[in-house]
Amino acid sequence: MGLGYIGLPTAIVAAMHGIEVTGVDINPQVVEMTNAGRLHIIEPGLEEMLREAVKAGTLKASATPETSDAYFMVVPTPFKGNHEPDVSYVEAATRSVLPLLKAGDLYVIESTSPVGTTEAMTHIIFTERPELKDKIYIAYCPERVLPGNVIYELVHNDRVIGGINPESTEKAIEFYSCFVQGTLHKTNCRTAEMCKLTENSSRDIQIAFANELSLICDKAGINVWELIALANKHPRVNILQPGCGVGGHCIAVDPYFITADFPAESRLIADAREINNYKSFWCAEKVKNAILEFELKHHRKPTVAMMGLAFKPDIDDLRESPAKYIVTKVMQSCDNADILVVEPNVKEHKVFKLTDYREAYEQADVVVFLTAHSPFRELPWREDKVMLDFCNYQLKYKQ
Ligand code: SAJ
Repeated sequence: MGLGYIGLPTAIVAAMHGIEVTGVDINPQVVEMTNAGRLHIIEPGLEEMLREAVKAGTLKASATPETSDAYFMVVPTPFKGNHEPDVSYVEAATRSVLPLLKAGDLYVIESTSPVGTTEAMTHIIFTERPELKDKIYIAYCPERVLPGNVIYELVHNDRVIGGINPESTEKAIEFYSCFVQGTLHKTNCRTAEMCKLTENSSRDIQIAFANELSLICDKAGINVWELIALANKHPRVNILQPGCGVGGHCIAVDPYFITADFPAESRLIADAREINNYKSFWCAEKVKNAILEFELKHHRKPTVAMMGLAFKPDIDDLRESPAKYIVTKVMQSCDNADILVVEPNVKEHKVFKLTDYREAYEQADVVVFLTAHSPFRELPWREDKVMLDFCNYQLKYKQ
């Protein structure tokens, strides 16, 4: 259930291992493209595998679920306005497979979920289908793949699997053993849910430390990337990289699933979220100031190149993207005509008119590097332009 950034690759990898898979998605375009062997996401190497699986007949997409032996909920869990987790897609997907469930089936939630979601869905399933109590297997098994390296990580990463009882855990392990070569670690569903939230909160906190350092270094006149590269020469220090904020649908979202349920206890987790959000605001202010300074000095509006919209390098995913937030903020406060927006991984965008990166770089008086996409690396540092580099685009101080 769900053919997105995780559901689709999982369906493809399972199909490539001989499992007969029906991928279900509510978006008819996704269903149509998948059946035509065309990938609706960017993921290196995956389209060839999709074509092969569709040709072999082991994978097909559909708008409605079909009777199966195992059901996987791989739908989004966003948050509502007040940062409360929204599990309505998980519930909708669960309700749509409810009539199909039969004794002996496996039901797994993969979507990142607040603690207690698997138990809540179990309650729904057994309320609606009481005859299935103790007759089906229910587990939570989060994914851990990194967009851009999905095919390798789906197979090689260790996974944490937590059933509502030991039998469910074993049944889920039996399934994942078909294609996962990493170790499958057994636990209960609440621990597995919290484990996923912990992993992403841990990364958010580490990035917040790097972003905090970047603010300090900016004031202190220190190159933060050089500083971090040097500090990381210590055998027990491993600081991550500052950027223009934290984006994506995971790290910028999942910590709120903890803070919403445990507000008094999760102070560090909440602070990290605030620091990472503040970094994007700070970057937008820096750009606005650079534009004003240019105007004062040259008595004309500058042409500004905003380099990158995606939430991290070399992907096309703009969800929760700090770069997109910064571009929007800057455009709102300046005359749109002078802002050139660049995103080499996206052909067209509904809101932003996109410009080729070389052209924008050439034309711009002020260049703002937001996302360190690989093609940008070829662009030489230009002393004749106002350069704002929020992402170490040349990877000059690579760890
Ligand atoms: N970022 C930094 N500095 C860094 C590393 C990342 O600013 O040193 C920023 C990125 O630019 C991006 C954001 O953090 O805006 C998140 O990027 P990411 O590469 O850290 O992570 P995601 O969101 O692509 O994937 C994460 C991964 N989780 C962890 O590394 C703990 C992945 O393994 C998960 O499967 C994924 O979340 C998920 O689906 O939850």
